[in-house]
Amino acid sequence: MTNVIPGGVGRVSPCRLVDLPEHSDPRGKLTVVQPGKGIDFEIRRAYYIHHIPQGAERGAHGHRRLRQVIVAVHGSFDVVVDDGFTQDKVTLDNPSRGLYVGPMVWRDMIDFAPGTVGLWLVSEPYDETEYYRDYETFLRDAKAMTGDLR
Ligand code: T46
Repeated sequence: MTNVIPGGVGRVSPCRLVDLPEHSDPRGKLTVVQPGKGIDFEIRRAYYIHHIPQGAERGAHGHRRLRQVIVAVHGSFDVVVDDGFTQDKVTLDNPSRGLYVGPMVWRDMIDFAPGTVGLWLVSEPYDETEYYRDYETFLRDAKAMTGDLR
């Protein structure tokens, strides 16, 4: 397992870790989410997941256009990213460090610690037609889009 994206998973728009500005003083820490400060898209929607049952997994989909930054605001979980060619697993456990995931990346969220709260900052309104829910269809389109038709 790694905590970086060494080969650059995401042929269309590479995944990467994003540091959000953190302000620390004796009262605690404050993390800022602001476009232009680690986030290079307009945030048009946010949602968070919580009360995650032990052993639950989420994701199992890809997006055609959507860009997002995923943050473990509390607790931790792993994100498995797969662009149809390369896979990696990233552990999110720092509220001031997010994972950027661009279009044409299949993702699974696994191994949630008890009490985890995960925040998603995303570039598009919710649109189910924009999802890939079938891995074989995702794979076919990912290979065609990047010119690899093997
Ligand atoms: C992701 C993971 C972590 C909405 O009405 N609006 C929304 O913005 C979203 C994200 C969901 N929903 C509804 C649609 C479903 O009835 O909430 C229900 C659960 O959504 P979904 O089945 O898409 O849940 P996941 O875990 O498969 O995926 C969601 C996000 O869609 C996805 O982008 O990364 O949470």
